[in-house]
Amino acid sequence: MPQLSTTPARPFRVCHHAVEDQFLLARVCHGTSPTRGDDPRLVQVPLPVLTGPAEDNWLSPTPVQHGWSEGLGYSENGAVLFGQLQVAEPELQRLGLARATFHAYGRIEHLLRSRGYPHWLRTWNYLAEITRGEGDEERYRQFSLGRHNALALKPGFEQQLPAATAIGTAEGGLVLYFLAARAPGRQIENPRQTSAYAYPRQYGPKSPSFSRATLVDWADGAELLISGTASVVGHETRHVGDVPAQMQEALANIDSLLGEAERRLDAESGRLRAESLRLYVRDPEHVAAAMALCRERHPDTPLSVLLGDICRSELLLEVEGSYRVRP
Ligand code: 3EB
Repeated sequence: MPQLSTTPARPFRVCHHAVEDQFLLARVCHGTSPTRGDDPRLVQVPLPVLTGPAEDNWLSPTPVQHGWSEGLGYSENGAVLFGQLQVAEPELQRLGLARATFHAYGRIEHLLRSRGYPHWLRTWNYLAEITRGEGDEERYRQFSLGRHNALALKPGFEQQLPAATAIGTAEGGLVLYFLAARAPGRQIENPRQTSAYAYPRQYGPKSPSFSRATLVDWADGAELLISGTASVVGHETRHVGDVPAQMQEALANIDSLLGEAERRLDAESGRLRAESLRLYVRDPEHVAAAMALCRERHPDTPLSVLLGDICRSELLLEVEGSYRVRP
């Protein structure tokens, strides 16, 4: 097992071909057909795939160990831990969304500590009907409240936030998967955007607990995991109703984030290259326009497009991705 303080070579890579079972860290499948089994490495995200690969296989360079622990699935290889958790809608209703989310995040924190991967790198959160409900009762805001209450138990939590995605689904309660590590990543914020943890009160009772990106200095080159990035400047939604303008603004936000990460790495601008991108669109009619602009900026990067609700109703799209620099 690697020492706690050393950063190993990059301990996983996402691919779209089949992977030998003992090296499979995770398989993330998109689509509404239920293919879930007992394997803790398999996550089914209930979002229709509009184009691009429906499945991501996370390949580990070394054999993985996996199992279930109190309802959480996990898979680890000595450097990183992939995990997943699902909370069915009746359970969300029974506890209330904020408390259910608080419990979910608390259980993840416990798992990460007990297995020795205490550093959150990234989370993906998929919540049925994310924008249903009025004012502070809106489901996204209740989710944010629960997540905040759980993560804020750690002193200095605003400097250790994972990158994240939060997207709405048509069904399926809460589906959550995450990546954590033995060694910490570096939290990156975006100079064009108010940090989400510092959003003003108008967006809900507690601010959303996520960072704009996580930078991980693997021994064989840094990686930047970018959160879902939308047409938000400062804290405000820009270009309501305008798909191309929202896409340009999201891409400008990503460029700004890349610049910030390259400064932190002391790397020249342009060193971070997109490895894979995922685009979420609210309306299937917007795919062509959104994709065209994304392709113009990133012609050679694998891109998948999923149909899902962005967590503010005026946002029509969101882009996430991973970027790499080689030494
Ligand atoms: C935003 O910038 C858009 O709550 O985990 C993007 C990525 C957004 C992650 C989250 C929310 C989240 O505020 C929304």
